[in-house]
Amino acid sequence: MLRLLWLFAVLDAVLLLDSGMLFPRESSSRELKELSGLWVFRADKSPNRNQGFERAWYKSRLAETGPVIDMPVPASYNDITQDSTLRDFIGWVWYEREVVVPTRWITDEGTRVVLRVGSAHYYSVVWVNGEKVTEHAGGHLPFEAEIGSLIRKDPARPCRITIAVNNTLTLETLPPGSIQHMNDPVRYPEGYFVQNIYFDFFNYAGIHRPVLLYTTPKVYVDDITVVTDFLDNTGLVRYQVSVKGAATATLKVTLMDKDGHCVASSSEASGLLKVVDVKLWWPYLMHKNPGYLYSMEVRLMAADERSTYEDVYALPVGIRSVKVTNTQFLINNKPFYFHGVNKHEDSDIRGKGLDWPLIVKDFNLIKWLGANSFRTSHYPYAEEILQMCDRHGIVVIDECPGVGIKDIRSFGNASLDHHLDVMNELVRRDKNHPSVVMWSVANEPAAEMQPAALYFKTLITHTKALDPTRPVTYITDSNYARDKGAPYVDVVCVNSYFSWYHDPGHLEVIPIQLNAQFENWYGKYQKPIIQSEYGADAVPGLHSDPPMMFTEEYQNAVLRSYHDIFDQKRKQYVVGELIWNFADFMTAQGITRVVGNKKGIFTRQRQPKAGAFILKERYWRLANETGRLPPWTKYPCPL
Ligand code: BDP
Repeated sequence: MLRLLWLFAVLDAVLLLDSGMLFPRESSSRELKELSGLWVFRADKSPNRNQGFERAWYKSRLAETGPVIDMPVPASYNDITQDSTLRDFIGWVWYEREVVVPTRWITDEGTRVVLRVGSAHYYSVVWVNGEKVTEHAGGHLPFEAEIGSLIRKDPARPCRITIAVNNTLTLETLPPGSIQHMNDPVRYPEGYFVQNIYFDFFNYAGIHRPVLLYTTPKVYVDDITVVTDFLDNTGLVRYQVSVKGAATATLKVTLMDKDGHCVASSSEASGLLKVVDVKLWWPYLMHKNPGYLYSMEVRLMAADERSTYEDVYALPVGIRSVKVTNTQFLINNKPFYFHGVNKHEDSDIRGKGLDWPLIVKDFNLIKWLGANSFRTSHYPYAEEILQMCDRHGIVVIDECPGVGIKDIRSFGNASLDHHLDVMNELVRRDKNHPSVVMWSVANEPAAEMQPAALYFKTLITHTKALDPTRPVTYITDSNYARDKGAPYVDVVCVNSYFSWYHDPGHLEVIPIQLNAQFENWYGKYQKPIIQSEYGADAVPGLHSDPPMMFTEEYQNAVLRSYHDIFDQKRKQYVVGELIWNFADFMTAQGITRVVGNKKGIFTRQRQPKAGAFILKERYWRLANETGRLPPWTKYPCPL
């Protein structure tokens, strides 16, 4: 009974945004038109980067106001041409695409037409046929605008979509950054400026995820929230549907199993569905059928004086629970040990652009490795990736772009307000993914600074109010005694690079320093700990014995030494280990980076370094030891 009350209370958590952000899906009532492919493009290289606005480039076709080039969407624009000024460009870039919209979408006044951008980095302004329809702050998260009435104004002409995107970061954006003008004419050319960033990945920019048009009826399912648990053999799915466009509507909610059989149904906008003989959602390597998904079909019917409306939306639902004790991370009441990776959305040519071959390759590598989890370091990944995690049972720590908060001015009210907004948008987008088991609100902020205490107290309390069903953390590298935000996290996540950034070349310090790290954090907070990053750069093909920094042997030695301590502490309170990093990735140019960060166990082209084989052997062994499988289902490590 208590559990049921708790499930109800959870749904009362209010999302502070005025509409939902359901992933666009086709159904009998909804159509999609993908706008991936070639767009027209121009970077505004005028000295103040503002010519596009001064001359209203959105008012006519972009080709009429100056030279344009082809630009693929989705993709970062930085590595597409041979022009280094475009690779390193800071300011507004302009994208344009003309679309022929199906006549029915225009003539049927009962159809809503929505323009959706999966993500664009960092600040975007969108016009349709020269009229502004929306703007959005922040990369990594979707935004949309209803454009039906606009395109109906002039149905004969194609619909011209113009998107201006600006990658300038300030001390109040997430991630923060700052522009520095160098005014010394003896040392710098006129107008020279740089963007300082406090994070270690290339600030790729552009339209990174698909842009599309989709339709819904005028009365439609705006949002669905699902919270799950189970009691013995019965799955509990508490849900809430929000409808827009009419005061009343009739609903039919049907939960179906994988074979399409109805297992529970209701006609209420919110309620509890009970699933007899439930098939729980299990992580990869924890069950022989991981990632089991039901489908919740919401069917809406409504009428007004002019017409009747029917909307259908099907949401995948995984039934599972997540809990944290002071020594364990529990999924479905069973101890879960994270043996996984940290990733980046990063690859040759497309930068941070969504790329299906890359996504599928990465999932194949994750499964080959025997990894059961990853952290979306250091920003929310594409929804398409989270859907893969749901289906394959890969557990996710979902991180917001709060990376590089190092300047005291980034702890002010404007920064905090934006950070709260970003958490609202992130939870709204990802709340229904069973794979997401924890929110991370930041990576390595300057948590020793005085304002960090109130900042993280507010941020974490807010996130827990948005979603009381998942633990909340941030990733720290600070000294346990000086970390101001740690009292508020549910799980301590620590990054450390012993024998690399500290005592470089001295592998012998790892056992003593890592042991002290764990004892200190646990001693102070009595919370489960995840080693959220550890690793060493290895230039593929560079060898030395005895090991030296930057060789594959040194990376191996660091991994092995960390693993020895993990094996002692995981019997106590360490609940996970995530290697930094899954693959090499691009960074800003600098004296410590040789064409990017080389801490990958795979190269940027996804070929294994020696370290990948060490991890693979370990992860399959851990799966057999910690995955709670009956002995006869032990996994052989794949070749
Ligand atoms: C960690 C950061 C990560 C860096 C890594 C490194 O969280 O973003 O890439 O260091 O320096 O502290 O390789």
